[in-house]
Amino acid sequence: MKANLLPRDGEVYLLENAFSSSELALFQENLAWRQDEITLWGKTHPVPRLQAWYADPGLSYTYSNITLEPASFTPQLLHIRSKLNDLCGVDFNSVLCNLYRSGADKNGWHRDNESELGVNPTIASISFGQVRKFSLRHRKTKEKIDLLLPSCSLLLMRGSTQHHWEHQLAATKKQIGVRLNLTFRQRIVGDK
Ligand SMILES: O=C(O)CCC(=O)C(=O)O
Ligand SMILES: [Mn+2]
Repeated sequence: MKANLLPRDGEVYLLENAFSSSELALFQENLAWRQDEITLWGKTHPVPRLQAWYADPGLSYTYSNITLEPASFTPQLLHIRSKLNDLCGVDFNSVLCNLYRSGADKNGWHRDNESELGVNPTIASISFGQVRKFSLRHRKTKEKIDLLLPSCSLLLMRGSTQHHWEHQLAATKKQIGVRLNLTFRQRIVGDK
């Protein structure tokens, strides 16, 4: 993999053309997309994107008060997972899929730091379709890194990244197309 994109406190790598467009265009229509809601400060809002959650049997996932019951991996997702496991040397057992329908869809500043992911999780994030800006921000120094995530790319976050850096996918006013994102994670088995 190429050079670490973070100056300190973690590791982020971007591998362009890790996948082929035929691999990912395939299943966009087949995933079990859901429009979830999120409650913040007592107000309920629709999550500004569609989500789908796939995992090995028995793994549920709670994220900002939403509990997602996983579907079983589809054959296409299994294919991608096995390529990814070889590439990263990690046995990913779950994937959170995000569908950004337009520039209004987004994912606000957060860390992937749920306890079920363990202390220093490796997150493998695959992009298909519309190129979008992904940003990382250091919690103490406020250093900001903007990356463009091209279609078929793999963004890998690992080491202590989730302790020190937040990330987001900002909205844009531009008229743009759909983006499909798959974030593969390794859930600690037995932790509900
Ligand atoms: O869409 C992306 O690139 C980011 C997704 C993300 O951060 C997440 O699902 O936790
Ligand atoms: Mn995230």
